[in-house]
Amino acid sequence: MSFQRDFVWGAATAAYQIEGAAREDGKGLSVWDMCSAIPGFVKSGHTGEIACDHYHRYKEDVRIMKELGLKAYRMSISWPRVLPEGTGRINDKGLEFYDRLVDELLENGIAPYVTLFHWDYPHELFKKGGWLHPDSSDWFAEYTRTVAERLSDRVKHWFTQNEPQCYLGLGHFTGTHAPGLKLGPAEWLQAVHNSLLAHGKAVQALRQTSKQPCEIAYAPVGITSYPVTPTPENIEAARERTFGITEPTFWMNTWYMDPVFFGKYPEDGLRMFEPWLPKFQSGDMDIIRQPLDFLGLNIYHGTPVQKGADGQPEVIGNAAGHPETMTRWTVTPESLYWGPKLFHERYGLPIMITENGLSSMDWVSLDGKVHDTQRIDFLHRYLREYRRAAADGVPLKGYFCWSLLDNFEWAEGYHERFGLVHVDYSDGKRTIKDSGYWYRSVIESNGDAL
Ligand code: GBH
Repeated sequence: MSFQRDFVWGAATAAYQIEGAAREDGKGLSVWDMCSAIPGFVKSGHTGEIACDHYHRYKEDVRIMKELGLKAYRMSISWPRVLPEGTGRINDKGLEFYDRLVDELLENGIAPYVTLFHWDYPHELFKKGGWLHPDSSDWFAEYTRTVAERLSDRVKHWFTQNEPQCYLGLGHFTGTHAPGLKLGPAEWLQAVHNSLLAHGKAVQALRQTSKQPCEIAYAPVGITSYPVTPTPENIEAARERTFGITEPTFWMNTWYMDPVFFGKYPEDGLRMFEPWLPKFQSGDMDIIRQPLDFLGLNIYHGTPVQKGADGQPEVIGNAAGHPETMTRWTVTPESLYWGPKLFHERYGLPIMITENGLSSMDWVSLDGKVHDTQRIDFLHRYLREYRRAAADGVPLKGYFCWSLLDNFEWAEGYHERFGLVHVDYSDGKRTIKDSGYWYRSVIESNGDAL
């Protein structure tokens, strides 16, 4: 038993990480444009000013996707490129770019999966209070409507937000990502609540505006604990740790997903955050809980756990000696079996892996190729585990590799290379890596070749 026949094989990117053209054709600035200009915010002073120059090279990039045999492409839209002030005035040139890109994809038989928000928040809205502003969810709904009016005759698959845990936790709590805020817990939880409302209103806006039936999903980080050995006790421990809030941290699943799927915050979280709970109106949860078509999950690694002597989940640490990637995430392919299985069990929806991949130091060899054997090894091992979940009956809709291209890795600048395609930042030259050709053969066999 393998992946379903219509399994969606793709690769993912995000606007700020690849587009460049940060000040072109009327684009407004985003919080990432502002923060990357602050000395020390991004390693080596790198910015997304030019990035992969995808804004000008999108045709070449679509040609590469076609060569890789991709069935789908997960891309994001830059909010301030469409609405330079975040709300109000529409920048038609910005919408024209996405028009051309979507057309180019469709002409090449590649389905666009569009993420509305992948972290590049309009700076003008940030100045008004950003995600803390009571109108912030309405601003997002307005932006969503604007995009849907223009693209929904051709785009059928949407994600509201990418990884709220990151842009809210890293962006508004630790301050290591844009907009660089270090809020206290009460304000931070208020921003989270507003972003959940924004998700709900965006789903409503899409359903109302879309010119054809469409599929809508959410793409949070799937923070996965898995059983170190699959005994019933350890599986229970993995489930408890994946869906429990036992310490005050922003690396949580249920606070971001239970409202979306169940219409309520989890009880343990409500106890944990009791002194700082957000203000909300009675109807909020009904807005947040909108029917979705599947659950997108970004999973790069997991944490092995067992049932401890006290009955509580116990983290094993890295006793197994898993290798670590450049980003210091352990190589734990089991996360792609257990993550989809556990999240499907809790939320009941089909699962789509919206990001998974490896960063490494890749270079163009003397033979003109990029021999990234470690990425092939990584993807191979993860995809086999993912296929095992399919064989066990977990409904899996697809898989998007992060990333199509080497790109701007946020606070790490260009030091991390996640691409199936190498980018030479001095001249923009693209070179398909060995992993790209390998992935093509996986797609051709619908995963049977793994
Ligand atoms: C994604 O972030 C981003 O969506 C993407 O833009 C980025 O380029 C890409 O991945 C590569 O970094 O299990 O508690 O230790 C991924 C960030 C990394 C967030 C792992 C959660 C582990 C939390 N994720 N992290 S925990």
